[in-house]
Amino acid sequence: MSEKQALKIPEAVLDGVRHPSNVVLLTHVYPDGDAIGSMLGLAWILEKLGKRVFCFMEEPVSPHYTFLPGSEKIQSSFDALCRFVQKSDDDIVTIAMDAGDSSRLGRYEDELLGHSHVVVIDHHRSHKNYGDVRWVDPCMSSSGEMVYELASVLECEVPFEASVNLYAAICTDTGSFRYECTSGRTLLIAADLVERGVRPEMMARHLYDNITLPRLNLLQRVLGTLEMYGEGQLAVIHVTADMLEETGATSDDVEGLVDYPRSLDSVKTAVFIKSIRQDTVSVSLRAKGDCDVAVVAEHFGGGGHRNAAGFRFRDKTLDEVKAEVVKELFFQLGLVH
Ligand SMILES: [Mn+2]
Repeated sequence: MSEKQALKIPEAVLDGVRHPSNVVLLTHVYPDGDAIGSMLGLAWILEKLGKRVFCFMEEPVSPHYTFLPGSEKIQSSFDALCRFVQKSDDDIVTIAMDAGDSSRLGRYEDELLGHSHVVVIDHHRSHKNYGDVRWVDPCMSSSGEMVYELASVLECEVPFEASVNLYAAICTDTGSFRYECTSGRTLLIAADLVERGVRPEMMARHLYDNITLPRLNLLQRVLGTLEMYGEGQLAVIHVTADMLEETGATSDDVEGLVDYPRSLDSVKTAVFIKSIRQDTVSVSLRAKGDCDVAVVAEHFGGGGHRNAAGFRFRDKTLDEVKAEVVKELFFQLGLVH
């Protein structure tokens, strides 16, 4: 579609993707719809070009995303990945997608980055450079959108299966085309994917209207923890391992709950504190308008986007984390007491 976008993709990235016959695709741990969708979307596009593709994730795909075409392609065996690399005879590239820093690649980070030439595609504002060549554009709504642009510059066909994955990626990272990162171009791309056969209603059903009763019960418990600060500008909710156990919900069911406090009219920033893994308390921040929560996440050693960011603490209690995060948000965002 647009010629302008073509200029933004570094030539070294295009070359890195174009030439090798074997490709390893990586994404970040705790993958969301953009991570999995952009990975599978690119896999289908590259396979159409006759390349052999190995999609690696250290954890199996969450049942929430198994509707995505090709989700069964994703492998969690590091040994199988090593065999694929050995067989490729140096005719290989590794493409890391949607991971804002190399530690987000998980426990095999060093090995994964050492296997071959590494191309990085990412849109996190807090991106910390890694790999050999990279295309990082924080103006892009999603890695899914970047894969679409890459395919159009390389003049690759985007098959139906890739279209479904890229639509899911874009839809997830834009909060269903609601967040600030949604551009006219984003919508044109989504329209083109729909022209290729994606059905928005079906996608919404898979992505949003398919929750289980344990998740609904968990939502009820989590909303019961709501605390408001700064004359309604700051909303905080939390979840504990006990709540998961009592409702029968899984850690996947926690995803997206932060959107509820974010949707309150007075709220500028919503905080979701998760104490569901031993020794780790993780925090998701969501903001509206001018609030830049990536700055706050970076302060705590994490990262993300202007309006969506996260970080984690080790060896701190939920209450300690809550006090520290609320204090920092008051400071950084100039909220009124
Ligand atoms: Mn993303």
